[in-house]
Amino acid sequence: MSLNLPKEFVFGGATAAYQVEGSTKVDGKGQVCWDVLLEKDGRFSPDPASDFYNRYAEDLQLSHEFGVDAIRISIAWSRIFPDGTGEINPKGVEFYHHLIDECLKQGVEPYVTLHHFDTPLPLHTSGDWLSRKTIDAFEKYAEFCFAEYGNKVKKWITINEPGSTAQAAYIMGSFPPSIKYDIPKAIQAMHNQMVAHARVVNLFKEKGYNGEIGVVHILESYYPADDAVENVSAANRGNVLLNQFMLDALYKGYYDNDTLLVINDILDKNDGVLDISSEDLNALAKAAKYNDFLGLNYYQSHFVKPFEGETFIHHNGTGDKGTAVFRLNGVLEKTYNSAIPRTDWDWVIYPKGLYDMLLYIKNRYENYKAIYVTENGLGYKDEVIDGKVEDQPRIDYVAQHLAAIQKAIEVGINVKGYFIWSLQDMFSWTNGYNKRYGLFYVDFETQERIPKASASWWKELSEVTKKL
Ligand code: BGP
Repeated sequence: MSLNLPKEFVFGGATAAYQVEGSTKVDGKGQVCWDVLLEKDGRFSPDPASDFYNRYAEDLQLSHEFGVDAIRISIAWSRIFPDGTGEINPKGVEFYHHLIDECLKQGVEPYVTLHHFDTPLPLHTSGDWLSRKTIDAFEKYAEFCFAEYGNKVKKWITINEPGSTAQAAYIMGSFPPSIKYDIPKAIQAMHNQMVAHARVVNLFKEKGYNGEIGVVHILESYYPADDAVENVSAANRGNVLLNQFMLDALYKGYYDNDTLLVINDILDKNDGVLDISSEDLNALAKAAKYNDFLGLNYYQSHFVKPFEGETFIHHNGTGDKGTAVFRLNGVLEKTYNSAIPRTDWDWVIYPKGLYDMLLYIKNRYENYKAIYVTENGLGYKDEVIDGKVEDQPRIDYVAQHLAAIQKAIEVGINVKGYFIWSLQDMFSWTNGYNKRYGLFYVDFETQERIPKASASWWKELSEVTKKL
């Protein structure tokens, strides 16, 4: 497959603070929602993860060497404000100065996310994104970061994946606070995060901070399991609930009628009411014109049919292929087609879904400006054999998704870059350490890094693209 991406296309690598840094109990860091859940479950520890807190210089050196032009890092809110609000922790502030300085030194541009799943514990306990207190606190924390790091950071991301946290926290129960099957809470959490995003974007623009700002959404395509009319409408429900609802908030600044039709129907069936204030709508409307870019995370698509009955979800967090079940009363059921490949964690590999999603965004949201694919990659049980990691399936996966992006660029969609998930192997929230995604293998015992075959392939592609 020959790739022919634009010369200025950004080849990035993605990380998230809680998944790479480790050192969760040092230098004054406050607790986060995940600390409590992981300790209670006793399945995995977030320490030392990839020990990025101490080894970031090595990872950035490797990034430089292997043609990684940019890195997604996130700031752990609880390193800066251990309680989420109030007192500032100078050691946390200093750590991110050092990390950002090292990125700049290695010529690896930092794209900095302010919230990547790790709400400080006191704010989580008082309701997390369901509480307006979290929105107020997030605004203050964001402003602190803009003022502190704004002369070095030019790309800001407010929140990572409002939809997946809401879904995992309140529907699947796999993220803290582990609530199951409460769809109205999930919808409220999505709305509140979009309001938080909007308020921070408005602040960023109105106070004249330099640089660009956006949000990262996971956007997966929903297809009918077959052409039956009821399956088409189930696919529409999935798309509206998990994509369109938040994209309307982002780019239209209000929820359109076709969106509300589906959302209200789902709320009715689940005895839910959405709390939307006029201040929320004002913030959304104002921010809609300010978003500089959309970060799009894409891993898989879904083939669905309607489901009416007892909700049941089994999250495959073990890599035992064929164990995932997703049946949501009044919304949909996910089906699997043996002709379409999927990973050991039952993630359906479908690059066309990325192209279709990009096209849908361009057609529905004409004011979108620019898109970066901010996460895409293959979770795989990599093995070291004779000191090498031959991860051809990952190379194939990434090449196919880059080809889908290239096709989108050819039809005029402004996709400016691609961040592989992930830069190095790291801790996976609900899967632990055997689901590896990195360009660089991490031996979690010794913390040794081994560039995989995909890293060499990536280097060549990144270098050739720049010479075109
Ligand atoms: C995205 C998250 C990442 C990462 C990735 C892979 O939704 O933004 O933080 O974890 O998914 O997911 P997983 O680790 O569950 O395989």
